[in-house]
Amino acid sequence: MAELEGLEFGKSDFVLLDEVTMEQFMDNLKLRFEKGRIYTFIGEVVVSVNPYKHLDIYGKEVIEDYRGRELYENPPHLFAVADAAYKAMKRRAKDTCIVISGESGAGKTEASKYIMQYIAAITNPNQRAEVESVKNVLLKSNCVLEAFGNAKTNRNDNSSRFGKYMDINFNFNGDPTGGHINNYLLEKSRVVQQQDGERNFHSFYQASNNDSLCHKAVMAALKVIGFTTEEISSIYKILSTILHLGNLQFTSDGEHVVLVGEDTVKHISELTSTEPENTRKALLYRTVATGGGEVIEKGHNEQEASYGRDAFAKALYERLFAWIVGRINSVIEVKDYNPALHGKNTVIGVLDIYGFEIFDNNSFEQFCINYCNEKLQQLFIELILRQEQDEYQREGITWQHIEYFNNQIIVDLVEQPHKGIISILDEACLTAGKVTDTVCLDSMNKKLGQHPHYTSRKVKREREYWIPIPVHWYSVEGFLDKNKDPLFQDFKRLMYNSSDHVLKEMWPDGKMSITEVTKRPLTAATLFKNSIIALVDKLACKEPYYVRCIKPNEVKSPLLFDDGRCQHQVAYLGLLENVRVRRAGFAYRQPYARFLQRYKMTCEYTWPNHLMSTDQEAVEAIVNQHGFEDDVAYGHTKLFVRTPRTLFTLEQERAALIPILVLFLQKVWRGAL
Ligand code: AOV
Ligand code: MG
Repeated sequence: MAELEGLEFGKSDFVLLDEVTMEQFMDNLKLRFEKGRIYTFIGEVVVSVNPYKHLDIYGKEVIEDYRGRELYENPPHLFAVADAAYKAMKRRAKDTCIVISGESGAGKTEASKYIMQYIAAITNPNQRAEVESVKNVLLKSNCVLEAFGNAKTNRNDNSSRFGKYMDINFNFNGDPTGGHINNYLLEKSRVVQQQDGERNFHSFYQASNNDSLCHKAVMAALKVIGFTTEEISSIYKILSTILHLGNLQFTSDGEHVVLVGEDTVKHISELTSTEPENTRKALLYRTVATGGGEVIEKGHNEQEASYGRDAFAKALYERLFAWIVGRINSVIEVKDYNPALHGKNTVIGVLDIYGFEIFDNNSFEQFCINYCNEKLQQLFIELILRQEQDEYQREGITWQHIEYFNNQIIVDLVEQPHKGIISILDEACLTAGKVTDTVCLDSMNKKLGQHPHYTSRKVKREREYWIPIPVHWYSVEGFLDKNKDPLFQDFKRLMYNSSDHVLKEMWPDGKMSITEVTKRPLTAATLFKNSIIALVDKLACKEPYYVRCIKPNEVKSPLLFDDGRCQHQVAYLGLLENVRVRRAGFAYRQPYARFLQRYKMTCEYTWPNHLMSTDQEAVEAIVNQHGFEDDVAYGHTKLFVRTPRTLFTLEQERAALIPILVLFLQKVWRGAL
C-alpha cells in the first residue's frame, strides 16, 4: 500500500491512480519495477513483474507479516493473495483457486512455488508428522515435474512445457491432507526436435550427468515422494532408451529398409527388457489387418521407419511423464477422509500453465498453448464481472456496467463444434486418403474466410502457410500429423510385453491385438480441448484469486523495463479494464463486525463498545465521524468502500492511536489512573 511503503515507490494499488489511463498505469508499473517493488494490487488481483534477480522478500519474517492479515494491511505481495485464498478456504469453507497467468518467462512457475511455500509455512503449527509428510511430497513434486516437464526455450531457460493444475486438500483445521495434480498436453515433439538455441527436457541432461547437482536433487525428491529403487531405475532406463532411439538410423539395401547399428537395437532391448528380435521387427515392420480379416506384416520404407521411431520416442516420454504424475498422485491422494468425522474437505487449486508464446515459427503446440491462454482470459473476464455483479446484487447495491473486449469470439473461432479450427482439423484427419496440411488450410479458408479474426497468407517458402489468431501466426505445416498423433500398434504391443513391470504398466493399450484396434482415438487437439474445458469448469466453481505476471524485457535483464513489450501485455491481459471495474465498483468490502472490530478505536461513539442496536449503525457512526459518507455504500451484511484512501486514513489513525492506547492501558494496569 502506497502509504505503507512510502510515496516514492508509486501507488501500490492501481485503483489509486489519479486517472485510469495507459500512460499513468505504465508510469506506475515502471516506477515500482525500478524501485524493486515488483508487486502491485488491482484490488485483490496481484500484478507481478519478473525482477530477473533474487529479492529478499520471501523469507520467514515476511511470511509472518502476511499471515492471517488483510490484503490492505501490508504492501502488495503474492503472500497476500495466498493468504486471502487460504483465509477464504479456512474461515468460510470455500474452495478457492489461484490462477497465475502471463506470457512465457513472466514468472508464473516461480510465483506458484512461492505460493505453495507460503501455504506450507503457515499450516500445521503442531508439526504433525502425517501433515508434514504431505507438505513435503507436495513441495518436492515441483522439483520432479520441473526436471521432466521443463526445458530451456528461447523465451525462458526453465520453461514449463506442460500445464499444471494442483489441488491441495485441507482438513477442517486448515492443514493439508493431500492433493491431486492434473497435467495438460506435454510438448512431446521436443523429445525429437528443438528450435535453434533450445534444449530437450532438463531430465536428459541430468541423466547423462552434465547437470549432476540437479540430478542429485531430483533423485532425493523422487525418494522423498516414495518412488522405489525399481521405479527410479525404470525411469532412467526409459530416458536412455529414448537417447538410443535418437542414434538409430535407417538405410535401404535397394529392396528393404535396414537398420544402421544393430548394437543400438541390442541396447534398446536390454533397457526395455524386450526381445531384440521383437524390437527389431517393431522398428522395421508394422502389422496390418487386411479387409478380409487377415493379419499381415508390412515392411516400412525409410521414411515410415524414421517416422515410427520418432513417434515411439515421443510416446515413451509422454507416457513416462503421465506415469510420474499418476505415481505422485497415488502418494498424495486423500485417503480415508470421512466428512462426517473430519468436517468438510476444502481445496485450494493452484494453476501454473504454459504462458502465451509467439516464436518466429509457431506450430501446433503454440496453437494449443495460446488457445488455452485465451480460455483462461475468458474465464478471468467472466469471473471478474460475474463476481462483482453477484456480490452487488446479493448486497443490494447498484452496479455500473463496464465495457470489455470479450475474447469469446476468439475462443469460438478455435473450439466451436463443426465450425471452429479444431473441428476442421479433425475433419481433415478423419478423411480417408491423403489430406495434406495445405488441403486442410484450404478448407479453413473456405469455412472461416469471412471471420473477422481469421486470415491466412502464403509466405515465401512453398508449402508454408499460416493461420492467424489475432496477432499470432501459425505455420500449418505438421498440424495434421501432430493432431492425428499416430503410433504403430506394434510399439505398444512391444512395450506391453516388456518384463519391466513399471514400463509395462505405462502401456495397457498394448494388450489389444491388431484386429481389436478399430476405433479411432480422439485427436490431440480434441483431447486437449476437452481437458481445458474440464479445467475451466473446475476453476469456475471455485472462488478465484489472480496473479497476473508481466515479463519486463526479452533479454532477462533485471534493469530493463521495455515500455512497448510491457504495455502490450498490460493491454492483452485487460488490466486497465480490470482497474476500471474495480474503480467503478467498490474496491474494498468488509463485513460490518470485522470493520467495527478494527476501527472502533477511531470513533468516540464506538470505543470501547458501542451502544447502538446493530453493528451497521455503529459502522455508520465511524464513517460519519470521518466524513466518508460519499465514499461508501451499505450492503446487507457488508460495508463497501469505493477508494482505498478511506481505509488508508482509518489505518493511519489506528496506527497512531495504538501506542497511546497501549500507554493508557499500561497506566490503568499499574494503577496510575
Ligand atoms: P513462466 O513460468 O511464466 O514461463 P518462470 O516462473 O519460469 O516463468 O520465470 C522465468 C525466470 O524468471 C525464472 O527462472 C527466474 O530466473 C526468473 N524469475 C521469475 N520470477 C522471479 C522472482 N519472483 N524472483 C526472482 N526471479 C524470478 V513458461 O513456464 O515459459 O510460460 O512455459
Ligand atoms: Mg512456467
